[in-house]
Amino acid sequence: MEDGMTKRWLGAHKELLHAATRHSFILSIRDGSIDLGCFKRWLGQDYLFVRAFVRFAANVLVKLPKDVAETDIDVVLGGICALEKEISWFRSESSKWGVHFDTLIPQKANEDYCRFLEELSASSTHYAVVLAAFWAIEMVYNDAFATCLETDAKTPSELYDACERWGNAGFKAYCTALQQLADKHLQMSSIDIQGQAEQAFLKILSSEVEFWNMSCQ
Ligand code: HMH
Repeated sequence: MEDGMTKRWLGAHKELLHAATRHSFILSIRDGSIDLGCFKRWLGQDYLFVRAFVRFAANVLVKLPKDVAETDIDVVLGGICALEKEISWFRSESSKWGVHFDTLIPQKANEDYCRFLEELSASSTHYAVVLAAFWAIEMVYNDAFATCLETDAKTPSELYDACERWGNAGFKAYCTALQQLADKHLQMSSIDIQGQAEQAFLKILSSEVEFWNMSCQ
């Protein structure tokens, strides 16, 4: 198969991709040096993020034109279903770590990222752009957390479950399905839409960097 557009973006923006997927937050999980206060901060903020991400994912589904393949709908629907389990996981982690979600205040980087997701949800945003964004958001977590599962990683056992959640092979397959879906619809889109999708991809990578930065402070 010919290389899709997303693969070209990954090659063209290697540094930013690296910053998002090999951030010091992730590297510190991988080498076991992480400050658990940072992890707890990330956990609470990510719960808030995922709540916003559910709305975004639902909007992606609504944006899909009626004539797309049933299997295309199923990929997005599968992602939404997975988010329901993810939210339950966050709640069980909240009691494990003593992080109280009901009193959490979103930090600036989180608010900015969630605002961007809302902007993408505007009716003027083309569905190929949000499909690419959906893929990028999931791909960063998969790529980042998968490194913490490598055989030479010294990931602390109490953090292994979190890394496994996004780093496992099933999640990787889901990311690949999203990528293929995005590529298929980008290929049928105008140059203008393709450009908007690449901009959204870049904004997601930089938002992910800011999100990790926020968790380390
Ligand atoms: C900030 N990006 C952030 N949180 C997540 N949970 C994901 C991506 C993947 O679902």
